[in-house]
Amino acid sequence: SLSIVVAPAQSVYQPSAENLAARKAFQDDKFGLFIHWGVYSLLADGEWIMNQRQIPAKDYEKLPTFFNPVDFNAKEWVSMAKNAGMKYITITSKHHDGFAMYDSKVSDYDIVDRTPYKKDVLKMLADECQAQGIKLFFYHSHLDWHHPDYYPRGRTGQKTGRPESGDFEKYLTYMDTQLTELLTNYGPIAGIWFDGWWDQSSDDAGHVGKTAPANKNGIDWKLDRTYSLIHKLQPAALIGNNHHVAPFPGEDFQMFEKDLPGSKSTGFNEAQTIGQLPLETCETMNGSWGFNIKDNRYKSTKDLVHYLVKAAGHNANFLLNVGPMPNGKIQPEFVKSLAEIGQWMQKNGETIYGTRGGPVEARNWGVTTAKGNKVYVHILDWADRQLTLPALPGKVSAARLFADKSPVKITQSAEGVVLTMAAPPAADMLDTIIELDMAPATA
Ligand code: JFZ
Repeated sequence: SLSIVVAPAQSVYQPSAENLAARKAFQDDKFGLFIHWGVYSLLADGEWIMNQRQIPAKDYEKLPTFFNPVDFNAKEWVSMAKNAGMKYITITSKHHDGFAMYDSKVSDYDIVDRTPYKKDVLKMLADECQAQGIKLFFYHSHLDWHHPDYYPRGRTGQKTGRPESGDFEKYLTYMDTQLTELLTNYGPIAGIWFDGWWDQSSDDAGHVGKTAPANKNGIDWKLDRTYSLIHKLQPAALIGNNHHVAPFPGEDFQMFEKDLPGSKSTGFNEAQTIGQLPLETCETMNGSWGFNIKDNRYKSTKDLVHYLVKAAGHNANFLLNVGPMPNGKIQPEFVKSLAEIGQWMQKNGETIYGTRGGPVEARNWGVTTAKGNKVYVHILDWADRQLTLPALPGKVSAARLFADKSPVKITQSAEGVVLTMAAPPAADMLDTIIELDMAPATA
């Protein structure tokens, strides 16, 4: 008998030329501002409060009626990010609570229709980013604790008083329509940062290179459909998804939440291995994403600069989060720290922007970054004059301290490169950087 073998309908994602160029520019940018802001900010206990306190949707809906961020000033936020040395902003267009922080036409559950403020903060921010030349990404939650058609419920948000029925396909259409609005009405968007897929994830085993199939509830996120819609609307927009598993086809960068790629330090990213895509890691300035009034666990400027430098050494961007207050201001502790990081970046940004992870893998003492014929040795924690690197892929022709260009002695052998500084790194230096000139490879 005759049998016809039909190839699976899965089409392999081919990023466009614009998309590939945007990926490279994204990697060059290295540092971005993450903003978690929504009506949850009013309760000052993080962005998960609706779920944590099991607030029914109809009660949670009271929050927008007094969300009135009269002190919001897009110019201030964008200037703050720029002065910190950041090249992009990623802001919550919709978090898990389902409330849209922009003027959505497919729902009135948004800032323009439900708050006394009535203004589209994303539009103001998008215009200001455009004016000041900084890129804008939207964080958009797959998971939705408010929409009735987000059914069957996932792992979270079951007890928020919604009907025990719904049409998931309708929900997906709603989400895709909101994404269409975001990619149509706000100018060029640098990308979409998805989160909440994990609420309805399927068994991911072996998904590498394929989109995950429907889970046991019959939930299929139809990522391919959403991703191709985005790429069709704005080919240069980069898609990332905080799903903590290997990238799915259609994604353009890979995220490591609260973790340097490959370090698996938080228990979040155990299933993640580093793929071929640009990398990003995100972290909080205290311990919270959304505004949290009692979270005083501020990371020091030194810790944050170290994280940024280590991210660069791990070939990743660093997306550093603030949770603005309900009045639209960013708390002074964050503003101060960002200004200090900015001062550091002003002097040392050359060793971060446009670099890729350097030839020496991360060490206890620090990391390396590389750009053109330069290798930057970032010494973060080391008390001696001498530091030995393993053998490098080329010959070092000169070495100097980046800060004052004073020479550093080099002794090279097949074993490695010994760097000898005039004095050990000063205790108050955030990062002692040695700049290596690599000799051009000889034929
Ligand atoms: C997610 C959000 O839930 C959180 O509110 C915040 O926006 C952060 C940046 O991202 O955090 C996650 C994401 C994934 C898991 C847990 C928390 N997960 O897979 O278990």
